[in-house]
Amino acid sequence: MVNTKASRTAVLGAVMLSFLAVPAPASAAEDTPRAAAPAAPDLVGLGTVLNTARRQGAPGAFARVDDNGTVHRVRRGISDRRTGRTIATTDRFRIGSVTKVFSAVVLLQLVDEGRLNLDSPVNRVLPGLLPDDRITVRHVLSHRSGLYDYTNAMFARSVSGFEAVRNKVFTYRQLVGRSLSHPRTGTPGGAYAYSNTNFVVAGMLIEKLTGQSVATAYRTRIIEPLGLTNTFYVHPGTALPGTHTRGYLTSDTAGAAPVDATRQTVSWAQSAGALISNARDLNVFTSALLRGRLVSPASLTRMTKWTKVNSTTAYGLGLRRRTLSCGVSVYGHTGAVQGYYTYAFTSKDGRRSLTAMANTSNNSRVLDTMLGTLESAFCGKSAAPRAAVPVEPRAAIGAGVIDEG
Ligand code: REY
Repeated sequence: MVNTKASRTAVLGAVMLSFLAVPAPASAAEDTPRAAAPAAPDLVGLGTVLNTARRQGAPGAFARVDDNGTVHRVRRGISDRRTGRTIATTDRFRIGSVTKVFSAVVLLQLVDEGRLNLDSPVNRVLPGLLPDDRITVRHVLSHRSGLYDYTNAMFARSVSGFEAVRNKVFTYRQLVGRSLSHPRTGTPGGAYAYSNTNFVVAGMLIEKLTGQSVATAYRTRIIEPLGLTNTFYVHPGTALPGTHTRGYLTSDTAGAAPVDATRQTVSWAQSAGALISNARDLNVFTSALLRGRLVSPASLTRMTKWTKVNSTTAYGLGLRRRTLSCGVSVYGHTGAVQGYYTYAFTSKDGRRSLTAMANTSNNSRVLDTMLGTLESAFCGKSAAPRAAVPVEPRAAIGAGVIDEG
């Protein structure tokens, strides 16, 4: 913020007003349960959003809403450009950074078990890993470590960058090493700066503290207890098990054919983004988390202590909050792995969940359009028509201003 006398006065005024004002309506105070019943999901609106995503280059797209036991499914287009198979809302796909929520949940479970302190330096658990003893587990999980995101350099050119790593197998230490070969972006505990490096460190913490692979930790602690039969951590294999949607990476070169990116090790992401799942499972997962079925109430409070990102978005610990045009806030994560864009969010009470997917990536218009699925699912027909707003700038991904996973 610009530190002028006027701005200081404005801030002080706002603070004082907040004490004097009558209680805010429930819609403004997002932590207060809303008195009114939530608006019904707008299924026509969802279809319109998916049509737009297709016009903008997604071969297919779908949305599934689980609303307190009622399931709504909307789909458009195809899962496979070669066979023309119609996309199905049951299809499995790469969920990218929605994986970060799983990683954070495992670490918060370890906090609940008394095996991890969020304010411990990472180096206390992993001696010598990071060049700064002040970086804590909490800094890592809230993207306030200042560790450079090595994927920015890796995918500066989208297709050649992807092809260079598509079949590679990295160790976690190699990925951290790639980050540390760049200057750090901030001081420990300072500003929010999204970085995959943080969730590579999270994976290392999980493996060190549990003595198991992240695959085993996800399976025994989340996938099996919740019955997520469509969720898999496949690494370094390259295939998605069972019926899945193929993913198409948009080239940086206008007019070039999209690249079928379905098969890859995703070794560049691992605990930051390598899970495979489907819409049903992700809705069960986000709902269970917000309903308190995965971590203790104290740990859910820890996960939902927010760092402001921009006017509509905040980040907790591996969890994002988005506030929609109708004032409703939703909790979850986005994912952007080559060929797949995912939105997986749930309401504060976990009773309504949405997973939406488009089988394209490196296409900021589609990513922005798909944000409209949240509006239709949670604001209903009252959803404001979305102009090309705002997503969090992250210049290194995609062609323009797009949100990150
Ligand atoms: C990786 C690049 C972005 C995606 C990333 N993904 O950090 C994590 C996530 C795991 O889900 C790629 N973009 C694309 C580029 C940009 O290559 N030049 O859009 O397919 O957030």
